[in-house]
Amino acid sequence: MSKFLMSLFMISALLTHVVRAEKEFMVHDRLMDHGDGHLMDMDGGMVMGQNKDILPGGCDEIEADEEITVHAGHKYAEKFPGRMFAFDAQEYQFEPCTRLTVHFVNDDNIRHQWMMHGLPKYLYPKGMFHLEVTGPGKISGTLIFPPNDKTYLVHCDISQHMEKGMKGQLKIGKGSGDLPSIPGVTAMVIQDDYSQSIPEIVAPVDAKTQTVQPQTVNSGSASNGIVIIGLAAGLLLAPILARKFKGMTPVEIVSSCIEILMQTLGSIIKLITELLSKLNSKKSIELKND
Ligand SMILES: [Cu+2]
Repeated sequence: MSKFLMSLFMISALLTHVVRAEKEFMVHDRLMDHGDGHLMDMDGGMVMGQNKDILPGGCDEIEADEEITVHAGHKYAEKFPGRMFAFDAQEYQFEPCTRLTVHFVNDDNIRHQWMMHGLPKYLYPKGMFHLEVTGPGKISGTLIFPPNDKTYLVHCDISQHMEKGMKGQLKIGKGSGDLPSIPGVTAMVIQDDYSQSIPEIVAPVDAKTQTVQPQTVNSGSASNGIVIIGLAAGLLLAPILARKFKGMTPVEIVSSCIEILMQTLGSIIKLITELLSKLNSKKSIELKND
């Protein structure tokens, strides 16, 4: 009986997995409105910072009505070596005071976002406009851009998705420069190097060129150096010590060595104490001058 139940459980688990893997494309168009431009459903669809009709300060009217479709997915990263996720476009440009409707399509079986940062906080909570879909699906949201020339970051904020390539920039008017590490647009802050074979050990990266410096394996070099210094010191000291210990018994040699050692230690401690007292007196003078 228990075996039968176990097989039944396994079959149902397998079926659930197959159903999950083939999750159908979902259009998230029946969202609950929570106010302040925040809309969501219980199937992983979310819009934050939606603004269809309030003009940002400095805009006399809506200059243009635009619509774009943004795709997000693993397959769009294939053309960017080392990247894992990407949007289908990495750069967008619109005129100031444009009203933009974004249709965001997630082509993957995981959660993705199209999140825009740096908008005026009096109009957009936390300065953000945010579209999100979990699993394959589509969601739409609208916002109105401020009047200033500015470059905005758009990215997916799911852990490591931006670092793995899901990042773009949106310029209003002429923009305000370029952002780093936009796949295919601007240079990566940390550039992967595929031009040479894998180094034998983890090699340092040149700060200026961001390239890996080839390095040979040489792990024992430090200890080898210490051995050589020890040998040289031994060779130099041997004749002096031989003269000093001439005619002594082994016990006398040992006690003599201990005596030398104690004298050396005493001198070192004395030297350190003197140095410390000098430093302390210097400090107190400096404090007085302040
Ligand atoms: Cu993502």
